[in-house]
Amino acid sequence: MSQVKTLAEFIVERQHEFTYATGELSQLLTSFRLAGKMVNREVNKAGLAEDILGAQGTENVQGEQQQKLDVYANDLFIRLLRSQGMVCAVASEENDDIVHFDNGGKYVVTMDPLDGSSNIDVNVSIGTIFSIYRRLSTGDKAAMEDFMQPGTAQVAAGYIIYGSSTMLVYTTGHGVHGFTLDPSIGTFCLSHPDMTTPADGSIFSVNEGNLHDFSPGIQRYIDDCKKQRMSARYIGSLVADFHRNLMKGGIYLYPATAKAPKGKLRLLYEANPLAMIVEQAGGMATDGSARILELKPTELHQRTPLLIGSKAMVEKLRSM
Ligand code: P6P
Repeated sequence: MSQVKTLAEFIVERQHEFTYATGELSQLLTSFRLAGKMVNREVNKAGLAEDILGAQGTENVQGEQQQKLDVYANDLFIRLLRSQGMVCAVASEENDDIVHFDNGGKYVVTMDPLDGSSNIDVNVSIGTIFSIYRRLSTGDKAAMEDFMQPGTAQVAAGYIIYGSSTMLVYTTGHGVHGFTLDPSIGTFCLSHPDMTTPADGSIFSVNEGNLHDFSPGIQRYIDDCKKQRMSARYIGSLVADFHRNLMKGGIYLYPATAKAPKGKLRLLYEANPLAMIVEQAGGMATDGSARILELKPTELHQRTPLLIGSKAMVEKLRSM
C-alpha cells in the first residue's frame, strides 16, 4: 500500500517552491479544495435534486443560459475566496465585471466555476478552471491591470474535473500534480505526482460540425489525422477533453469559426490556466500563431482560438 499523501500535506512539503510567502499557496488552494468537494457533492446528485437540475433561467455575460449549478458553483467559490482573505478580487465567466473583496488580499483569481455545464443534465463530466495572479495595483482595491497580465505571470493554475472520479490538478510552475478525491474520507489524495503529457499522440478533439468554417490549414490537419487513422474524441466538455489528452497524449482544437470569429474559449480563465498546465507537463498551447501564455489580454472575457496538447501534434498543426 503506497503511502497516502493528502493535498494539504503535499502543498506544505512543496511550499518552498512557491515564490511568495510561506503558507500563502496552501491558503490560496484551500478554497478550491473545499469548494471542489462541495461542488462535487452537488454535481453527483444533480439528477436528483430538482432545485439544481436544469437552467436557472438567467444568462451570463456570454449570453449563455446559466445552469443552476453554474450559479451555485460561482457563488460558492466567490464566498470561500472572499472569506479566506488572500484574494482581493475575482474575474469569473459568470460575472460581467470584477468581483471585489474588501480584504487587502495580494492575489487575484480568474475562474470558470463550472465549464461545460450544459452537459450536467446529460451526465457528462464537467470542470472548474482557475488561475491565480499576484496583484500589481496598489490601491485599496484591485484594478483592471491586475487581470490584464499575460499567462506567463500566473503564480498558479489548476482545474477540478468532476468525472468518474473527482480530481484536482494544479501547477505553480514546478510540475503538474494530480489529486483524486477519496469521497469516503472527503480528502484529495496525491494520485498523479509530476504529471507529463506524451510528446506525441493519436487522439484529436474538435467539433467537426464547424469543419467548413475552419481555415484551409486546420482542415488539412484534421484530414491528415484521419489519414493516419487517429482516434476522434470530442466530449464537448473542455476540462474532460483536455484531461484525457494530458494523460494519453492528443490535441484539442477550438479554432475561429463563423459563429466565433475570435474562437469560443476565453483567454483569462480557460486558455491561460490550461496552457500553463500543458506547458509544465511538456505540451504546447497556441492560438494558431502565438504562444497562448504570451498573449496580452485587453478584456476580461476576451476569446481566443485554442490549439493545445502534445507538443509534436501542435507543432505539426502550426507548420500547416
Ligand atoms: P461546441 C462548453 O460550452 C465549452 O466551453 C467547452 O467546455 C467545450 O469544449 C466547448 O465549449 C464545446 O463547444 O461549440 O463544440 O459545443
